Amino acid sequence: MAGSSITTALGDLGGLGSAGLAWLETRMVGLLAEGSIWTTGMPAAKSNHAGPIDSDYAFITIICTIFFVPITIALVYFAFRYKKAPGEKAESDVSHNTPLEVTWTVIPMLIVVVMFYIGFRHANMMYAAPADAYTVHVTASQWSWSFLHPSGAQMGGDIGKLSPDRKARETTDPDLGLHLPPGVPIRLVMNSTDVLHSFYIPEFRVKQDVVPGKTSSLWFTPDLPEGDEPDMYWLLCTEYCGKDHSNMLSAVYVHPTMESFLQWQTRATALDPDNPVESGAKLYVRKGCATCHSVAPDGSGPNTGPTWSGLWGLSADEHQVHEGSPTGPKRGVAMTGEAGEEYLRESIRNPTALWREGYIQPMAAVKVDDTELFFLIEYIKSLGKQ
Ligand code: HEC
Ligand SMILES: [Cu+2]
Repeated sequence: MAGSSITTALGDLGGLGSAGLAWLETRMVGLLAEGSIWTTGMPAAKSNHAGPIDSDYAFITIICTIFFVPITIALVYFAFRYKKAPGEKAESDVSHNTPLEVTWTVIPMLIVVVMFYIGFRHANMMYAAPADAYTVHVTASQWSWSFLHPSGAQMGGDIGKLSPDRKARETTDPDLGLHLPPGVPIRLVMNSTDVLHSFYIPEFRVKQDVVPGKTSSLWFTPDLPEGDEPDMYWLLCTEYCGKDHSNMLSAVYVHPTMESFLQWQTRATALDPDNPVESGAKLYVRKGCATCHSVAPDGSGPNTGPTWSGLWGLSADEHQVHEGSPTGPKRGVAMTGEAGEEYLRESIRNPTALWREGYIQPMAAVKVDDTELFFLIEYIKSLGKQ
């Protein structure tokens, strides 16, 4: 708070860019709150990697400052001290001092080797996951995260949104997102279905590019929550990945106990066979369909894919599809009866077989079993033309 009023006051003086102000604010807050300007400006450290990374960062910053200050002072001093008067002839007077030159080469070299060594050691530590780590498969796609657990529980991560004034982040259903058991190393195996994304949890100090066509991984052990509730952290995409990049948020929950985690797992996998439409609605969110398909009658919401509202019941004239690709032969498929059901099944299982007119992006194949497919189709049918 103190920092904010300082920057407000500085802001009134004008002239400084907001990035500069933010930097200054971080230092000021660090000075006032922690008695140190060596704050990294990062949120609280909450994983096994965070401490070592923060100290590496502080070490490098201190070394850089120790060199920067005297060199700059000497530079400015020499510029004035040896300035020639206008018209005076510049002449060279270079001599040679071997001990001096060896010293100023060897000492900085040793420092750089030390910096390299500590960085390399921690980078190695971050990439070699312990063998008993709990592994979650993470899929990134424009513009959401999805998490597949060893239990088969799959959860969409489309939980976070920037508030309308874009100043705060808001969550929706707390069962969505990346839920983690307490006290165990977590390994994430990550793929992208479309473009380059980057997985980032600031409190854990972990960040990893997620590249299409390549599997990347990362691991960490989150700190145990102090209270009885799961600790929540924001998960961000830090690689500009298209229009809604800034909304590619999700939440990470570290459960305080194994029971709490297993309760979540039960909720996450529970589907009610007596209520296929409601189960389908759950799957729509969990499986990440909600990232691209809207279900609102007015068509509001995501529109990367066609809306499901009123889809069931469209005539062959109203529902044109191409075979194979957007340029393949075109035909109409009526969204009623068996033909419609077959089309839905095919377009979910094998998204590139048939292609809805007017859409250029293929749908990413999502793994669904027969029961889930049935629930999803019942849900799509329930949203059909009234
Ligand atoms: C990354 C965005 C994306 C996600 C996630 C996604 N879809 Fe799609 N979907 C599309 C696009 C784009 C199309 C249109 C192109 C096509 O027909 O292949 C489409 C088409 C469809 C169609 C055909 C609709 C029509 O009007 O003909 C169905 C059915 C469908 N998706 C179901 C699903 C289901 C079920 C899920 C979740 C398991 C899902 N989609 C997840 C993007 C997505
Ligand atoms: Cu992204």
